[in-house]
Amino acid sequence: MLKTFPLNSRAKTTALKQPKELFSFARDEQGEYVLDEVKEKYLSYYYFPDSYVEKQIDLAAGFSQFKKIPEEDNLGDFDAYLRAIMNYERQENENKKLNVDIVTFRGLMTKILALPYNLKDPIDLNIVAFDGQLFIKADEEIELRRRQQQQQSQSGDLQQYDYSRRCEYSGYKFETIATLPKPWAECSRQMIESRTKKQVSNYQQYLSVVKTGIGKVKLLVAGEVDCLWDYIPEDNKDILPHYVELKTSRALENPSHIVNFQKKLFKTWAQSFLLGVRKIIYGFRDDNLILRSVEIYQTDEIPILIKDNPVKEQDKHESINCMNALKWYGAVIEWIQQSVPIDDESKAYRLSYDPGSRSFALHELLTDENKRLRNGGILTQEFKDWRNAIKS
Ligand code: 0WD
Ligand code: CA
Repeated sequence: MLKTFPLNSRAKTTALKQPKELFSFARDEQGEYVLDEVKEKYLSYYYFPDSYVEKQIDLAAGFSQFKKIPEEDNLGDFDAYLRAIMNYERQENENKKLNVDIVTFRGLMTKILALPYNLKDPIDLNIVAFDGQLFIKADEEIELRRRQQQQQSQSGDLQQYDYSRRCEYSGYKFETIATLPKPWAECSRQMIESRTKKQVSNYQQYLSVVKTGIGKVKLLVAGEVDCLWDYIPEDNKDILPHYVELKTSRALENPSHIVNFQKKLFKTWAQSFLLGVRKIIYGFRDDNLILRSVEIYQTDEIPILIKDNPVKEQDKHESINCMNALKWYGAVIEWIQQSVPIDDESKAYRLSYDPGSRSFALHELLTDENKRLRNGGILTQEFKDWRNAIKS
């Protein structure tokens, strides 16, 4: 079976459900996953007074001490995600399975949502149906190979390679200097002021798991959240409005910077929108990776910002429109739901976008591949046993 989906497909309406966080989990400094007291222990707090910009903070400082998780351990861990789902179903959902149609990571949906304006970026996702739900995960082998190739292609120009590694580092460095592990009032002055010297690591990660929907399809998406704007609300009140996405970008000094930034802002909008994160904070750095300014954006004002400021690349196609991307995303999700038989556990599928041929397609995988995905590749024995045990 091969089904292609035209790139100009758009849903007529995009009925969106308000995202709601169901639970959260985290990865700790050792790379182990944690399910308990996650918010108290792993959520950090934004704290960066405007005046700190004057300190001319070097976002490349400490680069050689970067504690970076190996790529192969950072591919979006379905094992841990499924364990967190089981934990929720057992402890908070009365041993009932979650009422969703699709289970996936936010980053993967970002790629689909942003595709209309990122036609050069390939997508390769695997899909299996199990227990009346679809589980969607990046193909690890392809993803890893792609990241290695990207690194290799850059490594020809050592100077450029080194610079792009430093830029990557600067993003994590910005997170380190702009957040606190506890609320401000519980932090010592020393703790606040020594942040510029703190070792930077990308092991620790807080993940929010949110139920959302588009059209008739209900999705469960797990995504990384960088920090809180203010505090954890009491009495189980909606925490999503308190979350912040942190980013870094080149300070805007000429029209080409602005064009690039708009593309980044669009992707960041897609990423934040999908999880229901309402605030985005950008740290702008110069070519020497010195932090020059910090800007706060409301996620829901970005579509208007982009629409009202349509800086176009010369000779380039249409300008970015967030609502147009949303209609594409709605159409794709509906198409996946209609095309993958939900009750057939003998098959698995690959959803792929090939920039060369510009084709977006779904095809059936071979039997061996299906076996692999159902036995550890996506689904785990533990999760299958759990779901079979609670079947009514
Ligand atoms: O394609 C994906 N969804 C990937 C997921 C690619 C690589 C990693 N992951 C992992 C994440 O590390 C996390 O454990 O999956 C989990 C869930 O992530 P998500 O929220 O679905 O992923 P996404 O929205 O793509 O990225 C969130 C963060 C990034 O923050 P920024 O501000 O850069 O968008 O996950 C990290 C990064 O901190 N991240 C990566 N770190 C290193 N290399 C990468 C990468 N290729 N991709 C995402
Ligand atoms: Ca971020």
